[in-house]
Amino acid sequence: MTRRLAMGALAAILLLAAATAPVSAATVEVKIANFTFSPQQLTVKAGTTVTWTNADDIPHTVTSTTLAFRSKPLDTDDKFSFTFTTPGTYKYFCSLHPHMTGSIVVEAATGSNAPR
Ligand SMILES: [Cu+2]
Repeated sequence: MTRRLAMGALAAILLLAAATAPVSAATVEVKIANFTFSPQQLTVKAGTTVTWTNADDIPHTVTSTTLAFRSKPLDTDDKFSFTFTTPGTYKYFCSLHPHMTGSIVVEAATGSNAPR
């Protein structure tokens, strides 16, 4: 069936695009669940606001290793937002559970997706 084959190829292309394209939306969500930041690693354009939401029923924090940003302890469904304006790699962790780590890679907003 050629139609089924085409659908499979399309799905593969979409998956590939989702996995490799930097997120260019103005706001991106990171979920905190089961002691894990998800996605654990995120690539965004400069100017993007990242919002963390705690989906666990115990508190977590979002703490930059360089203290570029630092949340208060987040209770269930609490949110913390930070706008990344400077390109670079920002590692962070939960100060209550330091084995919880994540990173945000900020790219210069000069690519083809950059707002004009
Ligand atoms: Cu935690």
